[in-house]
Amino acid sequence: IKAAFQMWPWQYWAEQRPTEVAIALGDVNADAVSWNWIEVTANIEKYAQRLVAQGVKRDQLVAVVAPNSIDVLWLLLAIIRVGARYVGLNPKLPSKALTEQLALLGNDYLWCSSAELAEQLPGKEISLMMDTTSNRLIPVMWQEHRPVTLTLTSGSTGAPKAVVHHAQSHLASASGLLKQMTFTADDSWLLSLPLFHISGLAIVWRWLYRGARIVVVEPELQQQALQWVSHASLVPTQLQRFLDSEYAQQHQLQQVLLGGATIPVSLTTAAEQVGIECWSGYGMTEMASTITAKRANSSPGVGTVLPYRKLILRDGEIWVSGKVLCLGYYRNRTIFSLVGCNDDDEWFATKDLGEWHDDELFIRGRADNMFISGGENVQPEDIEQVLLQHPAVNQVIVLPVADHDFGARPVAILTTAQPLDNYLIDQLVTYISQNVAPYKRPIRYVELPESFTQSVKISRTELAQWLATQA
Ligand code: 4YB
Repeated sequence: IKAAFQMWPWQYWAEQRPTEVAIALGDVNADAVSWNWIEVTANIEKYAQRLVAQGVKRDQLVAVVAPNSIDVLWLLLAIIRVGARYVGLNPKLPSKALTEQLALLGNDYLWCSSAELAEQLPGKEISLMMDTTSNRLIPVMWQEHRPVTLTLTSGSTGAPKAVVHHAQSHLASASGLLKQMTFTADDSWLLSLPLFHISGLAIVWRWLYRGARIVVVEPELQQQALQWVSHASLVPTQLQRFLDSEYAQQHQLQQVLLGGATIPVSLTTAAEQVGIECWSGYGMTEMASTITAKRANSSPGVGTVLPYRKLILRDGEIWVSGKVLCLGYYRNRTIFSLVGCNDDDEWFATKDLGEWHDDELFIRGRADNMFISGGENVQPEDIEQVLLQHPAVNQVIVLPVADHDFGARPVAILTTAQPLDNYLIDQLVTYISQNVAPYKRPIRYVELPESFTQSVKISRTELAQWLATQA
């Protein structure tokens, strides 16, 4: 087992596994474009030279606003190589929101997949194409403690926070997970989640940690590409879609890491039936992705705490710490630690509610999602858990709507395996009346709009805004 890298991870693998394929742009068995570790190392140097030539210096911040692509991967690695910091932003956000976030970040440089968008956003635009003849050595050494990435995370309220990680926490995250899940140097992990989210970045660090293969494809090919790889990280909706697709019939997919939201047992059971080993994880940006995990089974828990993570419950709330914990939040060009200044106060309060049952962690929901209906506390996730156990329900979010008599009452917004007609709604009403107390029973069942299922995580705030516009 590798204690720590003494050099750039790609350089290490260029020595250890020089001609093994490191990056593939599709199905390697069908002659997809690929790079071995020597070529990857050379390419990172080339892109890093271009960044240097355009003035990018160590500790500066480069914002990348783009969907996943091989360019974004080169950029991420080259930014790290020159000692600068990468921050990815969701290109689907309205330009007003992007402008505001970048203003808070104070990014020095900007790279956008859309030229039109680039014009509206702050930061000196960089190009990946320019020709450099320079072969000067870039005088930055591999240092695990250097901050490398900022990742925006939006809690359920307020402006997004920029979470800073150094390479060490990313690698500790990878190392701890891979002590549980098998991912050998001959395996390939699909870049199946965005590089502006921690779940996407974590794929890159597992690949670098193991010296394995990463597969990068156009967004349109994501579904199909799951056939070509051995590993993928998926949010539950992505796995559901894959299982519903023609590609599920014939695939090489061995292991899937799930997370980001409640993972229905029915989903992992269905996946296991077509030969996909599922891992149920609970994670967050501040902890560099997965914190607890287990091989999926018949219980809806999220397993046990992985190495290099610490987790305790205080009054039912989950507090976390460990080597994977971020350096802090980035504001005014400064990193602010998110734990106390005292050495004995190393814990970060997640606002997630949890319970231990037989040494396994169960997520009860977020403390700030709780609302009061007719004087009773309602935890929306409790209702969601019950609805998810109905065979027709694929995905569900329960939100409060204002009510004259009760203050607020629950509404269920869902995707279903069959049309959400009056027949199904009657069934759900009957089912829920048999399983939860009256004050927890949704007063309406509404179909979740397609647009919400496309993102990594459904924003309850945005969904509530949409719900307010519905009759
Ligand atoms: C959950 C939850 C769960 C998170 N049940 N609520 O590499 C991975 O670990 C990975 C693989 C596949 C898909 C996603 C991932 C992630 O990283 C997810 C990390 C994430 O979602 N981070 S976040 O900062 O955007 O949100 C964190 C919050 O998400 C938590 O505080 C929880 O509230 C919620 N969450 N896993 C129920 N299994």
